[in-house]
Amino acid sequence: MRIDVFSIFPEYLAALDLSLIGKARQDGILDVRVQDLRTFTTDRHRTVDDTPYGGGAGMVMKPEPWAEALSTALSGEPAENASGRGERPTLIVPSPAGEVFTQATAYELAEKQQLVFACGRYEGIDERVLEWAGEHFDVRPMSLGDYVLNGGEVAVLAMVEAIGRLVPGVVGNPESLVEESHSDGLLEYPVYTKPSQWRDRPIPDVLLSGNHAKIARFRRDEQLRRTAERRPDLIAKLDPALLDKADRAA
Ligand code: 6GU
Repeated sequence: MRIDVFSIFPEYLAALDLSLIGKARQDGILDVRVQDLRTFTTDRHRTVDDTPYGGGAGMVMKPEPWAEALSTALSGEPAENASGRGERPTLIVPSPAGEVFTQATAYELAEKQQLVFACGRYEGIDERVLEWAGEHFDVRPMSLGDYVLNGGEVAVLAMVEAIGRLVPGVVGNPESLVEESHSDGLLEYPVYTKPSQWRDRPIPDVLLSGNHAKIARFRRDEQLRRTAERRPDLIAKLDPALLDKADRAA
């Protein structure tokens, strides 16, 4: 998968060199290209923003550097860019005004050939950039949730990690993707390791029983209990077909 990221703070994205995503880049599974938006300015001051038409607080990102930058994501070897394969690259624009990014979004985007992230700062990017980009990209304004960050960079770190780990080969043991929070619409069950007694706290007895059916039932009940307590909104959205008889009793 090719991932292009444009930002006026490319240093924020240095974390993409670390851990599983960094390893996947080294292994050539993820082709991540971070570029400084200011590279695409032409004036002496490398200006990327200006005052908003109609007035109001803050600054707006100018369209010209964005068009130059995004155009570079459309080029490269046909094997490297999605448009060369007949698929439009997906342009993700991090914004608190976007559609909410969920695990389902991560699964959907993990199937794409090329993702492009346009990190806005200030009050956002001139809307005409998104209109123009719609001619070349599948444009997706995306929000992490209902709170405000200063810019898209931290959101891109979160989204690239959530998407990248679903790309085959990035996570060494694909089994670890199966039993995790949100994969079945429920929060994950609690986990324990050695020692079995720690500061007068034993682990739940059932985990030492060797009875795998009982352990599975215990974990499922804990998932349901946790989800009901912490995220009642998720319980309301559960597919009834995915609940068994014991689930309904719990
Ligand atoms: Cl994706 N961007 C910004 N700037 N703020 C956010 C966000 C994204 N998601 C939540 N808040």
